[in-house]
Amino acid sequence: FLKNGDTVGITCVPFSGGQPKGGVDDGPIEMIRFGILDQIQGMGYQIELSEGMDKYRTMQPASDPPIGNMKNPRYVGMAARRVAEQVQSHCKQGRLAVTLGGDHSIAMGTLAGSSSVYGSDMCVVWVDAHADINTPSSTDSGNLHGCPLSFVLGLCDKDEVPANSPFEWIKPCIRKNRLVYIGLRDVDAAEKVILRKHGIRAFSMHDVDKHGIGRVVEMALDHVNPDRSRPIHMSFDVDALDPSVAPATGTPVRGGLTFREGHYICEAVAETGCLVALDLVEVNPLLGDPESLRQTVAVGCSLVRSSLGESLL
Ligand code: 6HN
Ligand code: MN
Ligand code: MN
Ligand code: MN
Repeated sequence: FLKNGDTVGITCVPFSGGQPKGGVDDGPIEMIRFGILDQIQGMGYQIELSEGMDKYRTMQPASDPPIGNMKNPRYVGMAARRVAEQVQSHCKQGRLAVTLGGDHSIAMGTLAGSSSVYGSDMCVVWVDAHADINTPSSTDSGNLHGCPLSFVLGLCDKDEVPANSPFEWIKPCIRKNRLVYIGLRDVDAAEKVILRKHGIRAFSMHDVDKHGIGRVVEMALDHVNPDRSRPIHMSFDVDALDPSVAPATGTPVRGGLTFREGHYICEAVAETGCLVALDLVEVNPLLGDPESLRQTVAVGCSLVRSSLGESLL
């Protein structure tokens, strides 16, 4: 459905409050320096950039003590709320919403924003080494980039998100049977319980080894989008890729997707013509040597282009 002259709405989110390592907030600017905006325009798209990306840094509250185990809860909640508004505005205007992070906590915002326009029929393809489905009480690390899905799926108890919580604005907006994972290999024990309890479909690296990426993507799409008619929001954490392919990221895990497997997922999703929103997150230019940085930024940009149909002939 994306055609030459269509508009891609880009939201840059220089945000690192969902985890402890600095640098991931420079992910968007490094991708822009690498030329992602020109590259997208070069593919024939118009682009529309959300304004005020600097505001994500200045909105950090002076005091933000933990709530339960959750770290930086007010900052994460406020930033995600702004992301939701920016993504919603792109989707409302019929633009494909591309969000460049930043850590993965911002996906509570991207999913709230896209689903507010596309409704509960929208499906989510979550490409990641991690399940990012901890609840405020199940998270051991307290890092909210490990929790975004629990909020949008409505898995939190009332006492986990009370009135006046920084996350109170997030309504359950994604259906459990409309979410599918690809690439998992580091899932917390509590997250495994959650996945099983709610029957959420996940294709781990074991499945990629067993069936091959072609079959895995087909099965994943068959699960959430059997007729290839529903809108798709893909949230791509660059740590889904093997650290040899994407080294500059905060929580690398061995045994990940190859360069081609990662791109294949993006190409297959582009091929459906159903993509309405894309997140590319967890590029951290501060981690590793200059070559690791260049390689990771380059692969991030290349995954975005593939998702927009670059490799389709
Ligand atoms: N990410 N499951 C771990 C946690 O801290 O909850 C890791 C989360 C990683 C999150 O990579 O977006
Ligand atoms: Mn991850
Ligand atoms: Mn872990
Ligand atoms: Mn993630």
